[in-house]
Amino acid sequence: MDITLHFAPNTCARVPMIALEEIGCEYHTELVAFMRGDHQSPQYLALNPKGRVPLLVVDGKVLTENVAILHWLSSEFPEAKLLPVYQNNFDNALVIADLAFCASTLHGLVTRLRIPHFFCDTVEAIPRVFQMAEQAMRPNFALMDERLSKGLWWYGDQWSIVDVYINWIWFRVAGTAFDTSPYPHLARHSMTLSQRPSVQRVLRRHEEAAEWLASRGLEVKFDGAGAVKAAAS
Ligand SMILES: N[C@@H](CCC(=O)N[C@@H](CS)C(=O)NCC(=O)O)C(=O)O
Repeated sequence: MDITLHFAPNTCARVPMIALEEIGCEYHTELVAFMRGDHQSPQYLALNPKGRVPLLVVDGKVLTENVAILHWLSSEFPEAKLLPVYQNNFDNALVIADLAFCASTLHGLVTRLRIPHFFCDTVEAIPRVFQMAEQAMRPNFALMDERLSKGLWWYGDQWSIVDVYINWIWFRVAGTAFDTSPYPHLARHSMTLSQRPSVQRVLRRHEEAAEWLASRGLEVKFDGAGAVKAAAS
């Protein structure tokens, strides 16, 4: 099977890359340079008209959306145990609900926290976009922290790719002005996850990719915190 993951460093494409490392299969990667507009190029849009990463190409067939990509990887490579599998449809649907929670509710808020200036058209409104996203995110962080207080992983003793997805959310939010100190279990979860070899390999890959882009003046500057500060001053 020929698998290629299109990714940009530190984006949500980190999650399927860790999934592929957990699986241990051979796969190729294509680095998408957002600052060069690669994701809006005719060639990329021909593959993925949504102009986003992650994008998985499997034997020439294209799959987008993390929920679908992670679900497919989990079903195709069951030995990697990326997601729990239950005997009844309802419990399996609950697992999809967890992926969808990350991809829809949480990811949408992460974007507003990181790049609030993309969600308004006046400088004065930037801090308000951030504050509203922060208010909306807090109950979700409380919910996740509470769940992680009960076990090592999202599903108790069983690690899953949902842990990686949640941790990507945490990592993105922790890099903003959002105060993460009320969530010790999420912080602990992040420390525990960082011990995993697959995670360490992918973080190195993303760092190298980010350095490569920076050396060519193509690094992505997500300066949401700076924009909030500048607007407030
Ligand atoms: N619903 C998609 C969202 C993917 C997405 O928004 N990816 C971001 C990176 S984290 C992206 O490609 N952004 C580029 C853009 O919006 O121009 C999924 O869950 O896979």
